[in-house]
Amino acid sequence: MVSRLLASLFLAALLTVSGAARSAHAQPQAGRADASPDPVPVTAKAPCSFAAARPALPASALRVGSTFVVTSAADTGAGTLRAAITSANALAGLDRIAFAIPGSGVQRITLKTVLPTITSPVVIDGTTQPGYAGSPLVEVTWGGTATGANCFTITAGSSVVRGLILNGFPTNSATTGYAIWLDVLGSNVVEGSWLGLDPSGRAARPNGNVGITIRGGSGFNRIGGYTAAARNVIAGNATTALSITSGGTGRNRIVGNWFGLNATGTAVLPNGGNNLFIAAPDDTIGGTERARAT
Ligand SMILES: [Ca+2]
Repeated sequence: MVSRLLASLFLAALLTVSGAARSAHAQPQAGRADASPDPVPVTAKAPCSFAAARPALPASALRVGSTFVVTSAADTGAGTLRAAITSANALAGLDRIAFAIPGSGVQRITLKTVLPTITSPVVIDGTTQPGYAGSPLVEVTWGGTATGANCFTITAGSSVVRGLILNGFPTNSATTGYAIWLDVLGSNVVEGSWLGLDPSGRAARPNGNVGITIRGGSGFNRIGGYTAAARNVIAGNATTALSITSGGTGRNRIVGNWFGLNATGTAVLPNGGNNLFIAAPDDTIGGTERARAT
């Protein structure tokens, strides 16, 4: 009798320990009263691969940190565009690059080596150059020994290129000869700039490949805008004016630009290839829709 009672107590204790152990190993799940293990193995789902589905905030929605002023048209050294980009990259958050290069008329910056990739959001605003009255007064061109180079490579997203002339960048591969290369993150703005033209706006000074390329997951960019001041002129380049590649990019707005015309809109100044090459979804060409803040 005693032995049977002891055996019953031992069995009850064993079941209790077993139940506690099972509960400890069960994965708590929100909204489930039953904490027992799920008999169906749960396999983690791959995250959404459409990189542009959650856009970065546009620069207009961010607070500007520091302003770096370009006071020299030299390639390197204090006060140069290169130094400004380096400084802006080194600070977290959005910064601004303004221009105050001495002299009247168009000021030319001749690069000898490629600029640093823009890895922190920045507003590069050529309209701040003294004397600006609607036509760009700062020209950035190539004068290095390398036979392939791009001007701006922007991976930071949330950046603005405004009011500049970008020309003369040579190509020796499929990835060189671009004035502006937007990659990785999006919500950038390119406006009020001339790509592939000389400072008169009437003749070509070609980039060896493409004016602007959007790629690598960068989406929600605005190229051009809704006012004459925001118009880009992309003409005279060797191949394509604007290329939006496949690979997750999309939802860009291309509005108010002139492709293949001179800057006064009075004559054809053709790009060597397509004006537009688009291989990404949901891009808007033209129109007046302003739903997004960029
Ligand atoms: Ca920064």
